[in-house]
Amino acid sequence: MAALVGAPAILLASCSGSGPQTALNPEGPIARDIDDLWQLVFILATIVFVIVQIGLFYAMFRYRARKTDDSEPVQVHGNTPLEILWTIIPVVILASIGYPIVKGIFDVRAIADGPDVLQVQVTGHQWWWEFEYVDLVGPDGRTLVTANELYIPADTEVNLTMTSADVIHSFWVPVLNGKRDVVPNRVSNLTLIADNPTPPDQPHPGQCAEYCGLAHADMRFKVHVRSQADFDAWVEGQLAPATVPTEGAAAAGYEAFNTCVACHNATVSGPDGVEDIGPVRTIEVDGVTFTSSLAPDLTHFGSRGTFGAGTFENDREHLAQWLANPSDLKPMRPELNDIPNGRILGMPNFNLSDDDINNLIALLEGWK
Ligand code: HEC
Ligand SMILES: [Cu+2]
Repeated sequence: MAALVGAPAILLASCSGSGPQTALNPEGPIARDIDDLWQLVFILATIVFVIVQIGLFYAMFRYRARKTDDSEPVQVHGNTPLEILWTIIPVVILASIGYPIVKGIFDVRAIADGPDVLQVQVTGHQWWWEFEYVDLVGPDGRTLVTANELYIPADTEVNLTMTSADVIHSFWVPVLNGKRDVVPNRVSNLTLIADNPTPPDQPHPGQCAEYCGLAHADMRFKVHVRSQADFDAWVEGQLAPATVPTEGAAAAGYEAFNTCVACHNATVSGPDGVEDIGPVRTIEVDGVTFTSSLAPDLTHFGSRGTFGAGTFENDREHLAQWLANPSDLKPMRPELNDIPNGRILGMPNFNLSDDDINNLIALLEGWK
């Protein structure tokens, strides 16, 4: 009964058209190589399965016990040619799968290197992602730091150098490459290459793929692929500081933002010139210095399509809900935050008034 109900259910599930986090629609050469291997193994496995099942059912039917015949079947012991054959055939099959797979593993692990490679450092946090474009530095000396939305140029090798600020995470963009663990006190690398620019509202989805606590399922991110020219324009915008608003709701929001800079940084250009108004923390792992903040950089928050680690639409409604009580929207453990020691398990509820919430939204949405 269970099989009768379960099997069609699984079969029908495969008809679902929407599977954004699928590795079966590769959008870049590395993911395509992985998919080709999968196709090869799938086809060979299907052929073996069909042949074995035909043989099995033929033998079951042809040599079944019949009521009219109760004599013992002929007893045989061993058949050397047959045994040699069914040893050789699997060896050939395994070798033809094994060679390309082992080669594929080495190819996928190769670290992209060279002048044309875009270098991005990634820090995994419970439960969000921090991206630093180490070679992209603005006129004020600000390195491009952003959170949860990774922008990359199309048709370009991107080398991710990754570590974690807390527990083990895993970085996964199913349409671009396999998973790679992101481990505290260790550095790991992953290469991304994307074929084509993505429409602005349809970035490639990414996901933490290693269980990392309460909000693991909501530790997502987006990968926006752009033409080189659009990417350069994005970089220029991101490297500019945000402006300190001087009037209206946004100015009042900037006052309220005082509380926020205990954790969040923003690089602003105000009366005192360009400055970071929040903490900018770094950690050193294996000789690599990673920007490893307490909370997402908000300098260009208004330019992001999503927030809460790629989980919610960045619109007024969701933002108001977030500011009213972040853990209502995304379950976190802010009661365990330990700021001096750099361990943050979520954004606390500050019991903000409706006015503060509206003003903060005006501020953040203005920081494009
Ligand atoms: C105790 C540290 C802390 C303070 C103080 C804090 N936040 Fe946060 N905030 C966080 C953390 C951690 C996250 C990431 C949560 C996640 O997605 O897992 C976050 C996320 C956010 C995000 C979403 C960012 C993104 O791109 O995903 C916004 C917006 C935000 N905070 C606004 C504020 C505002 C406004 C204030 C001040 C009222 C504030 N925060 C104060 C810790 C803090
Ligand atoms: Cu994680």
